[in-house]
Amino acid sequence: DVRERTLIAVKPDGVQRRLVGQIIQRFEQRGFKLVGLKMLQASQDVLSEHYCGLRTKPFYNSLLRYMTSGPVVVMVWEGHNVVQTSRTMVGHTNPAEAMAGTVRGDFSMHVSRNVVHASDSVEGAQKEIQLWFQAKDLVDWDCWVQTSTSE
Ligand code: YYY
Ligand code: MG
Repeated sequence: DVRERTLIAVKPDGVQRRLVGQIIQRFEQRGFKLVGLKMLQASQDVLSEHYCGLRTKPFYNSLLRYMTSGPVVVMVWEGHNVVQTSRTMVGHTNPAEAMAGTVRGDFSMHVSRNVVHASDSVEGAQKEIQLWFQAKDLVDWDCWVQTSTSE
């Protein structure tokens, strides 16, 4: 499905370390289409919904403190198989196990500061996109140049 969408977020450490541009570049370079982008200070409400599946984990409170420690850059990317491909591009949750060449494998060392979020399923992506974006803030634009995703 070439209209598949996923939610990618540069976490507060990624913003602090000026990694936003390099992360966006990787997704553009791969050929995905940016359809939504904003910077914001995430609220406890949105984060507790975003991470509702992790509420019972021992790291949950520190995860929320980390995610509210500064602004995040939240994006929606579109393209063929974007959910699975972006998980591969982002790398293992634990940067110590992430392959070099992935965002986490190139830019991070510890699971508590792993730089980026990527939705882990098509259904999860739909929920996350609705949570973080209003429909009117997603841009449905047509591409009029040749890209790596053109047939
Ligand atoms: O989807 P992904 O971000 O790769 O991992 P999740 O299992 O959904 O966990 C979300 C988030 O929680 C992870 O990116 C860092 C944090 N976390 C942690 O601090 N310590 C763990 N042992 C596992 C996850
Ligand atoms: Mg996850």
